[in-house]
Amino acid sequence: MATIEYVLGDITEQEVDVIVNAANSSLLGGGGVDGAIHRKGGPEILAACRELRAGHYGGGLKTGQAVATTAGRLNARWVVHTVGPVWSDTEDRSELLAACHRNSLKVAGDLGARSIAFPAISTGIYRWPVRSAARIAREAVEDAELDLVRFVLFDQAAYDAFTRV
Ligand code: AR6
Repeated sequence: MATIEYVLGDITEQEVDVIVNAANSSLLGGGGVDGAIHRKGGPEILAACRELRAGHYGGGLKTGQAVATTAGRLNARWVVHTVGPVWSDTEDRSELLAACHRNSLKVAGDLGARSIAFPAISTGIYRWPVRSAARIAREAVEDAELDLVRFVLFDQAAYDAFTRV
């Protein structure tokens, strides 16, 4: 069973095997945590993403799926990119948010990673309410087979939501 930790801070500062990126289906960068990871990790990450798009992921990465690249200059071995669902008032997309976590853990495990850091996927630009996201994320990592699962929360409200689950 993995140790589950909560940290208030910047995910790009973490020293773990895998840093998870809340990407979009293009895999070619964006704002929020995605922008921060590419800025700090350097151009190697984008180059690896472009290679994925030129190969198996010509149509992009589907919501809920996950794929690994180099972590570039980050203090990690890999970045695992996953695409969270956009919040919807009319449709329950919880399964897709859970799938992001489970598929990221699967990719990390297959690589031989022992530690992973997740941001609060979908809770920024994709507008998922943070308390709901915290509950879904926590449940999805419950049976993780790594040593360490760390949630890195960027603001106090997210930190409070995750630690209160
Ligand atoms: N470290 C940790 N958490 C962060 C950081 C950071 N450096 N920066 C932001 N957050 P978001 P999404 C938090 O918008 O909602 C991008 O354009 C942020 O406060 O990054 O899944 C992608 O390309 C929030 O709690 O991701 C997609 O188009 C959480 O990370 C889209 O945004 C997620 O916010 C994905 O939207």
